[in-house]
Amino acid sequence: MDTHFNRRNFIRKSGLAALTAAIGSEIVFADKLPEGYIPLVLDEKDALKGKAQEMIVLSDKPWNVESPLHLLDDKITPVEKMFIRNNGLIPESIDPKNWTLTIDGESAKTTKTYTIEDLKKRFKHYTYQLVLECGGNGRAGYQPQTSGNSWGQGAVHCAQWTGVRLKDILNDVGIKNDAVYIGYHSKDIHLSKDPRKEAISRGVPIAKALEDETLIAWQLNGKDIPEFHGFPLRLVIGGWPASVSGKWLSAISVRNKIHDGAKMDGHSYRMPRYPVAPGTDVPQTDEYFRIIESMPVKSIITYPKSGAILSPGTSIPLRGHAWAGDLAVKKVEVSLDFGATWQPCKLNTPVNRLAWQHWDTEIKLPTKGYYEVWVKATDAKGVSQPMVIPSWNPGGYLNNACERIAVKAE
Ligand SMILES: Nc1nc2c(c(=O)[nH]1)N[C@H]1C(S)=C(S)[C@@H](COP(=O)(O)O)O[C@H]1N2
Ligand SMILES: [Mo]
Repeated sequence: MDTHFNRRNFIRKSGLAALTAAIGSEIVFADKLPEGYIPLVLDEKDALKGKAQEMIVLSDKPWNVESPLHLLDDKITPVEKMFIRNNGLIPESIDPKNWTLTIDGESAKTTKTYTIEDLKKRFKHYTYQLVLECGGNGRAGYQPQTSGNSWGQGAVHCAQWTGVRLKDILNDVGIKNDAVYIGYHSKDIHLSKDPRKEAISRGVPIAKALEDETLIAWQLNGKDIPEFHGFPLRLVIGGWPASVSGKWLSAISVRNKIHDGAKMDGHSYRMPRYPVAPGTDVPQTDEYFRIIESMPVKSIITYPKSGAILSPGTSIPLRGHAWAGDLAVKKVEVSLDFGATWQPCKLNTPVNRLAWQHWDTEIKLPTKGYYEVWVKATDAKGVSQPMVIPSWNPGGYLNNACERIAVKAE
């Protein structure tokens, strides 16, 4: 993707031929196009370029694109199969040479600004595989439906990120004793296009910010981070709602209070402090809501694909991944009889903390007929996934119910 080139301005200034070339096909009613009108497909850059064909588009303004679970079969998620969740519009022209990261805030001892070259030269590089799961992954399962993207279970990826540790940078700047939180600031554009508004500006408590695996990254799977995933610089924090991993990162503020940026309040990425009945209108105050921290234990089946036709009586390989926020997963089991009995699976240890763990097993479908395969993971503290949809909440977060696939034996 050409990042220096501003497609919209170019098209605004060129004629119909350029427009047709950019779209890649004839505009049938071109003579009816109002002057200066930008066709929708060009209005935002195309998020589906470089993505697998089966990716599911939930919305295109902003872009929200989900991965069907069978696409997540790779151990390290390739870019083409990574979900996209944008709250605003991606920055229009990005120049990595002039891109800077500023560390500031009440609890920073000084304010410092680094170019990407500075970061690369001055700090040690680290590479980690990290699970980023949208807090709203699984939202489609809640009844009544809540506001927000209606994600199935595919708003999760575990890719390999390379960069420097945030703690090394914060150490270079110096943080005061009263530091309790960090908040990120990014260069994406609020949907209203009001430059005073931020699309999203979230953060984490200082202890999470200082973990070894919290990175300021410029590489994803060994290459520059693609535009849609935060080029040229991104905060990456595994195990927590992926909304804390700020894309197009330009600043980190060290705060002496809980960060109060966009989407830190209301029911955004927050859960009711007390369980509520489905559909309850919970007052959107701190008294009633707490910020989501570590994500709950979860697992997916990535092979076979739901809907597969298999042979009865033969061994069928089954596999997927499991993760548990800040914790490790200690057990994965599958059931063929709607949870009546469970068979244990082979479970790998994570390649590093906060990476997902691969599991696999073999099953035999005893006769021809319809089956469901359910998978259930248990975290290091002994907490398992629920078999039914967990507590409804106004934001539709944290649905970690057991994943199920339907298969037929014929
Ligand atoms: N600047 C910025 N960072 C962002 C977002 C955003 O809209 N703007 N979306 C967040 C949310 S809600 C999620 S789930 C993840 C999605 O990361 P991905 O698009 O790389 O999969 O990015 C997070 N970081
Ligand atoms: Mo998200």
